[in-house]
Amino acid sequence: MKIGIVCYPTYGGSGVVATELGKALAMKGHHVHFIAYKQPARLNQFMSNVYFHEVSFSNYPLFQFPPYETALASKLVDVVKFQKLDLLHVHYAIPHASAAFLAKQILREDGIEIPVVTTLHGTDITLVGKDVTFKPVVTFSITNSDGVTAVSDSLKKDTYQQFGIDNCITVIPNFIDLNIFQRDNKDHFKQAIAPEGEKIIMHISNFRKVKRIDDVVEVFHKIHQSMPAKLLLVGDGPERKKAEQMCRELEIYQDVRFLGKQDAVGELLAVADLFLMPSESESFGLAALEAMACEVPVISSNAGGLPEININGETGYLSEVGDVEDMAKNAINILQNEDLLSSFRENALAQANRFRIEEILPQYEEMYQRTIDQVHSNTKMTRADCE
Ligand code: GMT
Repeated sequence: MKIGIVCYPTYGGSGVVATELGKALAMKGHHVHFIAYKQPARLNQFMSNVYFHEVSFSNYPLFQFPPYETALASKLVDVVKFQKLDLLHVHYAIPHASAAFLAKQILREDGIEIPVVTTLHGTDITLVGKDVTFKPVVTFSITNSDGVTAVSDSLKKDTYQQFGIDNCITVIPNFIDLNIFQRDNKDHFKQAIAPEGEKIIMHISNFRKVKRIDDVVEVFHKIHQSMPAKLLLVGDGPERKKAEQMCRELEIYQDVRFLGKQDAVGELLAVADLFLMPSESESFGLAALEAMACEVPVISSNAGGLPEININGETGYLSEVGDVEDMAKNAINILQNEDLLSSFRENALAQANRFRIEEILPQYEEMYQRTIDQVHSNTKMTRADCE
């Protein structure tokens, strides 16, 4: 198949999922064309059947806001036509689904019927999408996608609740490559971070408000009061400054390392004892799955899709959003008991195994084929067909 993948090229979850999906599809022999405003961060090796098309646009002085969506739609028309794509798969509704709709209409004028699959990732629905500024366009572009997927049952439910749509939404969860994310022996690194054998707690995110970084710091503070521990914070974003300030005020700064944006997160996770994800809302929580693949138990909130991956009392613990007391109590419970910690580690790996890429990739291939068949037979599944 010749597949066009539209995504954000950044380190964030949706861009990572889109890029890893495209690479895996290419490994299976598909021809994959990435279309984005910059080379995706994880697209860092040459593959003969992977192509990158950059969306560039003019900075004409009249444009106070450069019309990215228009430039993207034009690029899609160009790539679909000249590369003879079979399908477009757009990740994140805004503005990718609406740009794909526009491209679809333009191509139709030329007698080309391009099937469009939209994958909803989370904030495009739960935070940004329901904003009145975007809602009519998001509703319209989901309705007019030929196929729609969501990364968790929870996100599917939220989408039906917040948008008056009648599409069939297929849940295809995020996935993990267990060859990349695994608990390697990284004793030298562990020794450098925690020379006295301190427990290593880790958090990875884009440091946006929704991630509740202050809860991460508070939970760590409580753990730190009961045992020697270090906190590794990976990623960067608007809440970082506040977190640094909190660490100074709580006098734990010497045991907290801000590592910034990192590519090799698997290697970092390989030394962690516990992963914290206290998010306000989280459609899936890919970073938590990455932690589990590296045998790291997860202390998380019970928001969104997190209970679908973090099994309370088995792979970690779930608490109400904001209940830092409960999160700290659960964290200390696991960290103080080596037998418990190792059984949680085993369970975490077993759970990650259920989301391995080999299981999930065929679900996307099947979705693509079904969507192409429906477009060509002029049929469409509705909400009632897939509930
Ligand atoms: O977590 C973020 O804020 C980034 C965001 C994104 O769109 O890149 O992540 C969302 O998509 C990921 C991949 O499907 C999910 O694993 C994350 O849970 C989801 N984030 C939220 O729902 C907050």
